[in-house]
Amino acid sequence: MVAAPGENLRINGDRLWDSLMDMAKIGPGIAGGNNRQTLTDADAEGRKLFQTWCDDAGLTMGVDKMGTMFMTRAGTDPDALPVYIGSHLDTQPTGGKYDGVLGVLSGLEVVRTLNDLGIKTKHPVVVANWTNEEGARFAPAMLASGVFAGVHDLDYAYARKDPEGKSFGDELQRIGWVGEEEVGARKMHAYFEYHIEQGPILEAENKQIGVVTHCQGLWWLEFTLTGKEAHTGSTPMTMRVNAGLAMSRILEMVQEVAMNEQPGAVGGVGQMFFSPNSRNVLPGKVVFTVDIRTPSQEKLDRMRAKIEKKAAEICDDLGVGCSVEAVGHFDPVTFDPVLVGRVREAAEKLGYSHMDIISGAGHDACWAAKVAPATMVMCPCVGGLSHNEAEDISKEWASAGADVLLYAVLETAEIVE
Ligand code: HGY
Ligand code: MN
Ligand code: MN
Repeated sequence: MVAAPGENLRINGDRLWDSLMDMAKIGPGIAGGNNRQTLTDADAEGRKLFQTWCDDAGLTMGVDKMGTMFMTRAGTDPDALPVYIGSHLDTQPTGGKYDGVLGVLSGLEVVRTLNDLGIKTKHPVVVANWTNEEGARFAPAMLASGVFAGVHDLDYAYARKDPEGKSFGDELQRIGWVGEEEVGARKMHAYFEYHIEQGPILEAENKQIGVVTHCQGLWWLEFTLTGKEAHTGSTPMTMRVNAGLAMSRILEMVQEVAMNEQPGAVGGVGQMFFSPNSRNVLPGKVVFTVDIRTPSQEKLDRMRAKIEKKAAEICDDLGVGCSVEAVGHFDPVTFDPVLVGRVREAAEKLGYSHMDIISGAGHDACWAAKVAPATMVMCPCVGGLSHNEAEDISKEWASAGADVLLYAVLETAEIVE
């Protein structure tokens, strides 16, 4: 383990916390969190603030055609591939102040600390803000990192539409963040992502650091059910082609499929649309996305097959049309054992309690892992709550994870005496 000049190396926790609170002022929610959805004016404002801070820290900015921001601190070896520290500044519509933001601003804090101490590294260090990690406005999640990893092509990404029918490409153009760089042209020596756990395990186990070994895989299955619009009052029950009823039976079935795969599987629905969405009209069309996840590849595929088969049977039974499109997917991820080891060693060296953990949420690191050695660091969050404006962490938790990030990044970027 490298000990930087002047032992007891730590990030500046106050400065990190202040940056988090300043960023949280942009795109405020209605209950103390944030609504800084991707490619909105609020996102543009947050990008500008991050760019200003990076300018102040002497970083040079590169932006790719998906709008992802890459902020570089030079290394001593111009031929050495950079060590990346990434996450995202976009939030859910009712998001918290820390999901994604902690990782980007902790990356900046690592750079600020290196600057403070005049530490040189062989490899450059790059702090990345990935566009549209959340997938709330434009599905799928982790869209920009997915294009970077070659999972999606640029045209597919640009054509993604939000619920108002606006396209990703048009919105990226509108906020003025279409970069010059080809997406994925950059090569990485290693990728680190620091993130709140977004689940209850670390807090329940009273651990300061999550050493993330894996991330569970995911399917987002978008169902479009076709019923018959009809009067909710005068249409006899036997005459109804009720897409809303079919949806409710499918939701119940998804719950059952996930519960039958315990432990270690989840399934549910967060978004649905009724058309025409009028109180006294049976829906002609119902669109909703089933989100299923598990660390087991076999379970993931089995759950998807079961859900699609049973949904078709439910719809047949009710005479409702049923089509399904996979609008998001990644297989379970195993992070790089060497980098995972560095995170664990850093926690031990710093004296922080830690445990191995599998990430329940998806992250840009999942796609980065396809093109470079990648891993994550996690800190607890209060009550395991996230994707909720009440999302909360302590300043101590935030700093401890950033210290671990600093040590693991230094070990990988190699200090030059
Ligand atoms: O859906 C996820 O896991 C992430 O928050 N985009
Ligand atoms: Mn996130
Ligand atoms: Mn999120």
